[in-house]
Formats: sequence, C-alpha cells, structure tokens
Amino acid sequence: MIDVTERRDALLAAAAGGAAVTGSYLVTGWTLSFVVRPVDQTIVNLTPGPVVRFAIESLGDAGHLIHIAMALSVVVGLFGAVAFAGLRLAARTGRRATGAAAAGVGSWLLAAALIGVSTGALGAALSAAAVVGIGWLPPERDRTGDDSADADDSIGGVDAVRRRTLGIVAGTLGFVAATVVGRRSVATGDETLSDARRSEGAAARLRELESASVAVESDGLNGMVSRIDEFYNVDIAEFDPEVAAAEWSLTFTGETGSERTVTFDELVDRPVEHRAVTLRCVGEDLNGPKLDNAVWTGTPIRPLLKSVDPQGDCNCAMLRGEDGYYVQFPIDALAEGFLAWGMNGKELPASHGHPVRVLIPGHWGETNVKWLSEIELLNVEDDGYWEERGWEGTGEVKTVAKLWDEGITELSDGRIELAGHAYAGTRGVERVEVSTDGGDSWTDADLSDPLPDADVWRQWRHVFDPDGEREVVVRAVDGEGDRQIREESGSVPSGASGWVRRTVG
Ligand SMILES: Nc1nc2c(c(=O)[nH]1)N[C@H]1C(S)=C(S)[C@@H](COP(=O)(O)O)O[C@H]1N2
Ligand SMILES: [Mo]
Repeated sequence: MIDVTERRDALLAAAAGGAAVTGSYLVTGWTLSFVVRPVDQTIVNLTPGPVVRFAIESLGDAGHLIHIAMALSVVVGLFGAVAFAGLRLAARTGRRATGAAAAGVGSWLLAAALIGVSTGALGAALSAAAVVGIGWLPPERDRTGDDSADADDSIGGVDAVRRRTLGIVAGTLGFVAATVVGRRSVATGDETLSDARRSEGAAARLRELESASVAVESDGLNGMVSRIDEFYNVDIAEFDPEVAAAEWSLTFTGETGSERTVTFDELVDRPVEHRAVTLRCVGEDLNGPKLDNAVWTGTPIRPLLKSVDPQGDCNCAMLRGEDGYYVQFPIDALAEGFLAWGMNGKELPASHGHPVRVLIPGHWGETNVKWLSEIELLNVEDDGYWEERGWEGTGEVKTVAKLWDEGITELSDGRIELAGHAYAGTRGVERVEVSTDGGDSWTDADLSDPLPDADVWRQWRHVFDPDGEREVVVRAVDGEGDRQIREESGSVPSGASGWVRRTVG
C-alpha cells in the first residue's frame, strides 16, 4: 500500500512540476520571466560550439527540440521534487493545506531563484500548490476505500483514488495543452505595418525591387525580395523571446558621455527609411541557403549613437539581445547601422527579432542582433557568442554567387536556364561570370538593375544549350573589381570561399 501511495505521489508531483512550468509560461510566455529560460540559456551556454553548429546545421528544428526537451525535463523535475516534498509533508501531518502551502512556497522560492521575483514565479507557485492541494488524498483512503462515492466497496475505493489521481493528471495535461495553444495564437506577429510606422513607403520600395528583378522561368527561386516565411533563420535559443513593443527599450550603456534609453514609441518617431538589406550567415556552406534579402523599415543608428557621446578606448561596442545573444564589433560599423521594426511591409516577425533588430551593412549575419536590448560601449574588445566558439564572423562578408537547385530549369526548347543571386556586401556586385565548360571559358550573366541600396544582392541569369552533361561554374566580381576568392575553404572560421560548381544537363 505504501508504494501505491508513493507511486501516486510521484505521478502527482510530476503533474505539479508540469503545472508549475505551464503556469509560469501562461503568465509570461517565452520571456526572461519564464522559469525554463535560465535553464535553457545555461544549456545553450554550456554546449560546445561545434555541437551548437552541428545542431543548427544538421538538426535544424529537431536540434532546438532536443535542447528544449532537456531544459523542460530539468525544470519539471526540479518543481516535481518540491511538490513531492509537499505531498510527503501532507502525509506526515495529515493536513492537505500544509502540503499545498509547502509546495507553493517551495515552488515560489525555486522560481524566484531561477528568474527573480516576478509574475512568472507566482504562476509557477500557484499552479504547483493547486495540483498538490487538489490531488493529495489522506493515505487511509487507500486502505479503507471510504471514498464517499464507493464507500461500500474497498476495491472501488482504490479505484476512486486512482480515478481522482488520473483526473488531476489529465486536468494538468489539459492545462498544459490549452496554455500552449492559447499562447501560440498570441504570438503570430505577421501584422501589416500600421500607417504610423510608414507602411506605404515600404510598399513602394517593394515594387521598386520587384521591377529591378530579372525575369526567370524558374518558379521556386526567390526574386529580389525573399518571402518572410522563406527567409532563413539562425537562432542560438530554442524559442523566440516574446517582447512586446510597449515593453521594449534599447539602452546605451558603458563608456558613454551620457547613458540613454530609447523606447519603441521614441524610435518609430525618428526619421524613417526603407532599406533593402541582404543577410548572409558566416556558418553556411559555399552554396548554402542562408542568404536572403528583405526591405526593412527602420531608422539610422548614427544620430542616436552620437547623442550618447561614445568614449571607450577600443572604439567598439557589445550588442545584446533578449535571448542572451551578444556580439562585439567596431563602432564605425555600428554607426552605419539601422534599427529595424518592419520587414517587407509587415511588423518585424518574432523569428527575426520583434520588435527591433539591428542591421549592419555588409557584415556577416551574426552582427545583426535580433530582439536588441543593449548597446554597451567598451574600453577593450571582448568576444561575442560565436567568437567565444571559434568563429570570426563580425567582419565584412565575402563575395559569393549562388546556384541553388531551384535556379536550374530546363526550358521547353531544351535549353537550360541558370539563375541565382550574388552578394558582395557594401562593395556591391558588378558582374557575375558563368562558365559551362568547367571554367575554360566565361560569359557575363544578365543582372538585375542596380539599386540605390548600399547592401543588397543582385539576381543573375544565363541560358545555354547543354548538348550533354556540362560542368557549370559561377563567380561574382564586386564593385571594387575584385573577383570572388577562388581558393576553396570551409565556413569555419570566417566564411566559405571558392566558386560554386555544379554538373548540369
Ligand atoms: N539575438 C540574436 N540575434 C541574432 C542571432 C541570435 O541567435 N540571437 N543570430 C545571428 C546570426 S548567426 C544570423 S546569421 C542572423 C540571422 O538572422 P535571421 O534569423 O533574421 O535570418 O541573426 C543574428 N542575430
Ligand atoms: Mo550567422
């Protein structure tokens, strides 16, 4: 009988652990006040660079799911242990209220230790206390079966206890499911930019980019602007932080003449621009897919930066995001940057840094901090998240011309269309050269029209008659006349180099 009670208590404790996590999530969402966040962040920070990279590259979302499952089980286990202690205390004292109070206070202390005193801690404590308080049954009921509904039948008494326990567990699971579904629907941020945030200007820029594009037969290939849901994503954390615009602010700290905090309303009141900016991740393979372009709505950083009077010795700054991400690079690059709250005429989506991210022209993707919260002006250089893991990805992008699968199309007349994108950061793309004989001879590809934007890719297109198998090679020449580096290297530490080669026909 004792072990039946203990088994039931263990089940209830696990349910209370789940309820604590869910209760916390219910009031906070995936914010810094959610009890799983610090544990998740610790796991992220303790995971060695190659493992993080492997997870992002090879497992994608599955890698994130493994991470989050680890963090979740640790936290459910911690709250479950507290609830178990509460249930034991109830059994010892024979008092339900004592058990519930112990579970509640213990959970609150645990949550407060994880995230500080916050609504998230309260949500965890109340949910755990509720499951312990409702779920606990005096041990005698197991033996005598004097549950009112089944008092005439001692076996039925055990069944009633079991039913009640399963009811609590099922109720908790329902609570978990309802919370997850409910918060999901809160978090889909694909609203069109309101007029106050200058939606028409973005629409005009989108049309301008559209008309600069080269017409291609391929339908799978992005045009000049990547669709938001196809724009690549690189995140160190499992879930996107949820940051409401009204609660967002950016603070300039460290070596400043005067610290300054900017709110979202102040930011969108500043002079607005709609810039086409292309992003590329330093961690991708030479012909990898992590290259995309969008029209971003935002405001230049330079005047804000000037207003805080940067004074550090290194002429450098550390930028931080709400997910615990950080990256350091020179102020000169930062001053060219852009604080964006809109993407392709929509609110900046959660996955791309809602409500505000930074865009640094011509630099690798990792400098473009999402959910930006702090810019710290430094005296000495310091490593960012990826630099601590062996990358050198804070500098300018390498020049690249891509030829993805969806850019290779057989036309109805048997010829082959080759199409893709080329990117050289702020140097701009001057020319894309295509060889269909393995690099013996070269032809200039057609290019999209040049645009006024400083940091935008160009589309290229070339049609040829295959007559058998051909080795196609593509390479770009940047605006300074420098050709894409021929020597092949992998992406670690400072970006892949070489020319994309593919067998076609
Ligand atoms: N806060 C935060 N910012 C971040 C990252 C991150 O994990 N967290 N990833 C960086 C990297 S490595 C890249 S390549 C780009 C990708 O931006 P995207 O996900 O909007 O495409 O964001 C950068 N900014
Ligand atoms: Mo990246």
